[in-house]
Amino acid sequence: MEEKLQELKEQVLKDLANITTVAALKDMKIQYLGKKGSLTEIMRGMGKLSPEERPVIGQLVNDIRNQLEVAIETRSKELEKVELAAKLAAETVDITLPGRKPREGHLHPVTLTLREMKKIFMRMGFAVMEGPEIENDYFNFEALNLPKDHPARDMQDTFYITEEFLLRTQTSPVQARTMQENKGNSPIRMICPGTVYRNDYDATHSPMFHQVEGLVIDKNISLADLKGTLEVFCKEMFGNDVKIRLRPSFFPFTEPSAEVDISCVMCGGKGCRVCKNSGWLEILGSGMVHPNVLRMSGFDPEKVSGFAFGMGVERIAMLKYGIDDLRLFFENDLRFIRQFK
Ligand code: 2U9
Repeated sequence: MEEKLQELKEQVLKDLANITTVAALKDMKIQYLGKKGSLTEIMRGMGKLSPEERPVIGQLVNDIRNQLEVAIETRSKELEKVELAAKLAAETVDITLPGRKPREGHLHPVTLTLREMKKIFMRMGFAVMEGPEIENDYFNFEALNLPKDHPARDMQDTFYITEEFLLRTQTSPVQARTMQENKGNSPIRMICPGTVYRNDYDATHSPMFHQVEGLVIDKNISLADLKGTLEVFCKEMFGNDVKIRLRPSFFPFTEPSAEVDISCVMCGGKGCRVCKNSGWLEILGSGMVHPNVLRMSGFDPEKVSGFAFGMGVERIAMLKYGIDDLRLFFENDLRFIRQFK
């Protein structure tokens, strides 16, 4: 038995010298010193020993177990050191390498255009107002001279949430709200930029798009004020050479109404594919605020008058940058978007 124990000790010490990983060392410890290990196996034979031999061998077993545990622990520490050194060497970071630069973002062309439009109107003294995108029927339609049976309220164009609430189809309700908050006090000189929604989708229409609408109310406001203001805007936006013209039109909330064209920014008015050889591009709608609209929001059409206008931000951006499909703005193809840095 004593011999077996000495053999085991030598075997363990020999194995220890050859072992190279902490994990293998753990397995080895279990194999020799574990509950079902070699040492336990040898100790099973102790039953056969004489009462005199038993304490001597017992002492020897304990001594050998202690010696082996110390030897294993020492080897384990050594291996841990070696493994740590190898890990540190493998994971070395070369701090002299140049860093990875995060790709720089930039504003979306629609935002850039919207900001430019706002700036131009702010320089002319317009206040910038905002309002809810979920509107009620009254402010989106009724207060703008669009009664319940009006054809311009076509169910197919409006996203209804309930019978009462809808996604605003224009930013005009912001003007109606501002007029009512002002309780008939002029002057009002405001623009309301924002997102609007219509059930429409093709190369020139998107179900979500942006508008800038404007409203001026004061004593003695005339069509000349409307034309002068919009001419300044168009020249600032598209360049001083641009000409404007007004064509009679119809909107329920303005009377008279006019559509505003600018001389074609692509060909300078000579006629090209973009302006369909007419030399002109339609860019916005406008008119003198309808007396019904003034009255409904607490203004006296006998005492004050006003003009209003509305335009699509995407359309302005398309003309400014020569883009022929509005859907490009919302597809998020970075090859397109990155051109507007
Ligand atoms: C109030 C009174 C009148 C706003 C106006 C237009 C003409 C117009 C469209 C152009 C293209 C919107 O982006 S578009 O689809 N708008 O033609 N908008 S006058 O008139 C108002 C607004 C508020 C109280």
